[in-house]
Amino acid sequence: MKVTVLVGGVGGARFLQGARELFGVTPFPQPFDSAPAEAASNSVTAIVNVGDDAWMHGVRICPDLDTCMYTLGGGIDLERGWGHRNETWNAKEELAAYGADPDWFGLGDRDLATHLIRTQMLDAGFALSDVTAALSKRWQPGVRLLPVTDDRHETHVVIDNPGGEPGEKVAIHFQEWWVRHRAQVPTHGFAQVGSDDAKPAPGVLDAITDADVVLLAPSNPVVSIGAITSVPGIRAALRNTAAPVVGISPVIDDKPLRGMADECLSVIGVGSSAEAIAGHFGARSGNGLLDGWLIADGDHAQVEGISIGSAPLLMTDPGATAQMIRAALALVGMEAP
Ligand code: FO1
Repeated sequence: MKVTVLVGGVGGARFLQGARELFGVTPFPQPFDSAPAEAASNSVTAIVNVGDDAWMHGVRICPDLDTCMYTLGGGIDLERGWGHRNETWNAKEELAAYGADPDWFGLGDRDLATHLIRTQMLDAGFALSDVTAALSKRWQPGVRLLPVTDDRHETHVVIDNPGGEPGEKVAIHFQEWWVRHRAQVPTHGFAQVGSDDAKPAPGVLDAITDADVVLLAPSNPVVSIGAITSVPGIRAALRNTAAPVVGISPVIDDKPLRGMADECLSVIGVGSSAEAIAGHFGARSGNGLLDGWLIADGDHAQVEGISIGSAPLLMTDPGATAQMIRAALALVGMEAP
């Protein structure tokens, strides 16, 4: 079975652990490999959000790609949900001692090595998808990690200018909004900033078109799933693929577990209930994206054209997540192998 998953950061990485467990995939043959891995009967391809990506201190940081890579490769700090475990912060402290901006972003020493390798490869002309494949050779995530685009497609946030005139607005990078301000500033909208014609990275459209099933992980519907589907061509591929498209609700009891999906949804005028989010994504039989929508036991959702079911949605361990995915497949009449 060929499974394609759209994912963001922490929630998406946990979801991929369950997908890897359920489909028992072997490390994907990476372009840099000489001997391809043995043919796997199942494959999982993750299409990963790049809206969080940022240049900081001269290096390119790709939080959602790194969170997926570290989580699946066993290097993640489980407490934070991002960055390396056993991390130290000497470079961060030294940068702060020089008064280098930004001083509010946690750049770990071990994490810095990833960004240095990535920046060197980008400077040498490699595409982000090539860089990701090269980094994955070390981490062996077991699923193929594809950036949704190799082009710059950053999420920027329009807020009231802190310290500006009343009503004066300014656009800041998502990371500043999320990490420095914790989304606690009056926020007016999101915009994808970068190349005017961001294109899906190599393999992305095929991963959607050739899939047996496409899953939307329980990631932030706005700044993760929304940022992915804002890349030209992605929505059309999702609406036209022969594969059923099934989303997993990112809320339990109509509230996000962690992260700030509710803040993001309210900015675009969408409620935080499982039903409101399903309505926001819409039914593929209409002009939306979903055939199925798995919600948490106890939540309610009814949306014309979307097959809706419930299951426990707490991703306590890969086995529990695997069960969630089985329930999602069942919504569209599929069984995991
Ligand atoms: N999130 C934070 O809340 N504080 C940080 O200092 C921080 C640093 C950081 C460094 C590298 C990285 O890959 C991720 C990092 N994150 C941090 C998470 C990042 O903001 C993610 O984009 C969000 O967690 C959403 O996925």
